[in-house]
Amino acid sequence: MKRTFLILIWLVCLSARVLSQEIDVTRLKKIGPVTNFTKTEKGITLNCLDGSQVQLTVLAPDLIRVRASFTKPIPAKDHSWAIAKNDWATPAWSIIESPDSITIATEQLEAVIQRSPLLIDFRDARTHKIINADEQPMSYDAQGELRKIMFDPDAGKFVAAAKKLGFDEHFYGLGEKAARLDKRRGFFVNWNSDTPGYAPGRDPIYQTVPFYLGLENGAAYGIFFDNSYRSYFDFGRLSQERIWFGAEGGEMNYYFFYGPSIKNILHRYADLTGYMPLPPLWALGAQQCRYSYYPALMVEEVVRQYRERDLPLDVIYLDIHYMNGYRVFTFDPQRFPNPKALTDKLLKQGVKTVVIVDPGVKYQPEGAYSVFDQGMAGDYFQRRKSGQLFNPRVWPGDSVFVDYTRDEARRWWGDLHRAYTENGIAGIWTDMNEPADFVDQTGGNQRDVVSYDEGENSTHAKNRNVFALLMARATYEGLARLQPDRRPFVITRAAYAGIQRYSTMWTGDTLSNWEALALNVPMFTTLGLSGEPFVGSDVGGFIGRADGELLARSYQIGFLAPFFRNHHAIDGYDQEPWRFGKYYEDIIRKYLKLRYQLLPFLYTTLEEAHRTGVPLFRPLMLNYQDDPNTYNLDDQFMIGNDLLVAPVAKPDITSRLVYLPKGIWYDYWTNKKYTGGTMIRVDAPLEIVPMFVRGGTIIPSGPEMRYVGEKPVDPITFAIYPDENGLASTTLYEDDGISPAYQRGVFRRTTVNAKRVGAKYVVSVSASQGSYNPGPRRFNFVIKPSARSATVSDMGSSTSVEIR
Ligand code: MIG
Repeated sequence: MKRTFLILIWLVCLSARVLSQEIDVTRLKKIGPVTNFTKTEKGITLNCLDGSQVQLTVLAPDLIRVRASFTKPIPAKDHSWAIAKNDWATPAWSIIESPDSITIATEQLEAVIQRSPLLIDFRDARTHKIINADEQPMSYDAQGELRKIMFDPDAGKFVAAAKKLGFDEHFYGLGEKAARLDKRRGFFVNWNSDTPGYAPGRDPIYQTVPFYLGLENGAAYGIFFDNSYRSYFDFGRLSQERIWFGAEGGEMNYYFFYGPSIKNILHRYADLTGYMPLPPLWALGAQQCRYSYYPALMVEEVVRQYRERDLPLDVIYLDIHYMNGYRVFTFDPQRFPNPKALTDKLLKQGVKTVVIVDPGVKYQPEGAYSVFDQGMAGDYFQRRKSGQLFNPRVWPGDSVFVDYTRDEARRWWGDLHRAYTENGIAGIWTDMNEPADFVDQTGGNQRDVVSYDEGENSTHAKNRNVFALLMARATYEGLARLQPDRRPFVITRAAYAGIQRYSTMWTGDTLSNWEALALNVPMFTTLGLSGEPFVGSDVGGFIGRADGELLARSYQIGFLAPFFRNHHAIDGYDQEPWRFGKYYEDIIRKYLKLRYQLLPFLYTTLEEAHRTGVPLFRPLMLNYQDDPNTYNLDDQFMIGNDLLVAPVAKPDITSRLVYLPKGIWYDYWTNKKYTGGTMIRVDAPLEIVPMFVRGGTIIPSGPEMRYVGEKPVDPITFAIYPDENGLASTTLYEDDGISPAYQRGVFRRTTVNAKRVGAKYVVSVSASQGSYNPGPRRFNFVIKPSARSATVSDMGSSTSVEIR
């Protein structure tokens, strides 16, 4: 098994070298000048001298789409798996023509199109200041100069757009990248790849989210280059003047978002590519995994240890060895003779069971494996161009993959999950969906695989990067059909933009070392800035050997990550919370328990992410966009607007520097008050992760629990942290945590305001909103740092109390 890993790593390194070849976009053929244009209700179409067409569509006052087709008209077919919303109500916009240019303008955003050469500037409609400008006309590889670097030169022509690089411009986003927060001077490739043990800088890795943010002088814009071919983003590594993005085929097709606030952009991006639905509340609970726990007795033993040691736990995982000979949708009859009895038994202890599902279906033509038989009968499996069945080699040996671009195939695959739901399985973990193939991890063996793709019968070059998105969609929709009164829980490794509609994600096969741990913060925050709010990493790392210190520090980041799961590889060393002795176990227990106490706060920020697209796990720059000190600060993070965390991702540390932005801050542990706008040094012995609460907020928390739903959330404690004027407020969000009823208003929002009046505080609770009734319970208000408090019953009606 170790050998397999080494071979895999070697194979992928080889491919990375090829991909990192430099591409000179100045040598590509530029689109021709504008000869004339036509206007429609939604925008304009430019006709170019070389027969090319460019279309600008106004979708919203802050969102304009640009589509270009080189030397031919824009095709009638317009489809993307990433897009959730097509029916935009066109806002008011106008058009101004001059001899040199054509300008289209909304209330907020202007696109100024210079006719010759064809260059597009985006400007603020009020100030007419340039936000982003073409550095050269959009271009394409007319001569086939880039054929040698392309995955499949016959699948399309390289297309590119180049923009001027601002002197002090910073770049963010691009999904899952093993890189720092600010992507300026970086060069990135998107090609979903199985990259076990990836180190910082390794690129590409599992996911493709071709969406980035630019920020200069405090104002931000976003560009979503919706093209699923292998794509490239150069944020100024190859030139000091230019950034560019391009892809090995498909259309030049991008959406331009104007902020100026990043939060607005993320909101719009979620309008376009979809909002994350709320997962079940238990998905925020602590999770334990291992490659692999078996037989059933071993699974029970791990759960027993958790309970005996008073360590909270909500979810346990079955990795690939639960299957009968790696056949998806089956259980090994010896290892798991009675899966329903097992899941029932675990559920009685509050623990839900999640299983892994790989895309590789065992190739078993001789019969006796109904999944294979049904897939053949329905013709759901991928084929090569020749018509021959495509046989990747994955865990079951010779296998087949489903063509998830086919609606019937997705439906069939989703329905297959009945084999799990009827056995009490609570969620699905989709892995290997790049899709990995041991024959060639770069996708070479899949080059001539054809996907139905809405009748286009298109290439692997086009479809690889959306494979995982569509598999996750099939899984999510299947679970939603099978259990309509439960929120689906799906986890994925690979992805394309839009994945947030269907799945949570984790950052794959990390190393169990400090460098990998330090990557957690920039990776989670970057994913959050890319429209993926529900993210996490294997706590303790996946490959290698953790020790107690690394594991404890890893928990100190993980306990605030949305997806919170300890997981480790097959040949590695155990790293359950108790494996390094009592000293470390006690520290880990403290953070596990704190996680559960903070669930009301975490769930409130998760709901904000669901509703607005603004992630819960944030870089400071998202909350302090005007503060340049935060622009590449990636060893600190925030949860929502209110909790600032400065974790330690190095060994032997007992103190660290922390940057506090402007305002009042309170040390979470000591309540010591600080005035921000400066760096401070704070103690950070192994027991402590430095945390600070923003003055002006109120943090809701609940009682200790061993699992979600163990007991009523009673009392809810509101910890009040006054600002310089003695004010603080918050709005708590709650619902039943399990059903989709929240989408119909079955939730409760409770707003709490506190203000200092002379020597006392007045705390008032507004009448709650929404129809969810949590039952009788108390609210406990505590003024920090004085610790003076008062308790009232929550009646859902407005009430106020004085604290002296
Ligand atoms: O490379 O299913 O990233 O979490 O434990 C092995 C076995 C395939 C890779 C996943 C990892 C999982 C493992 N899988």
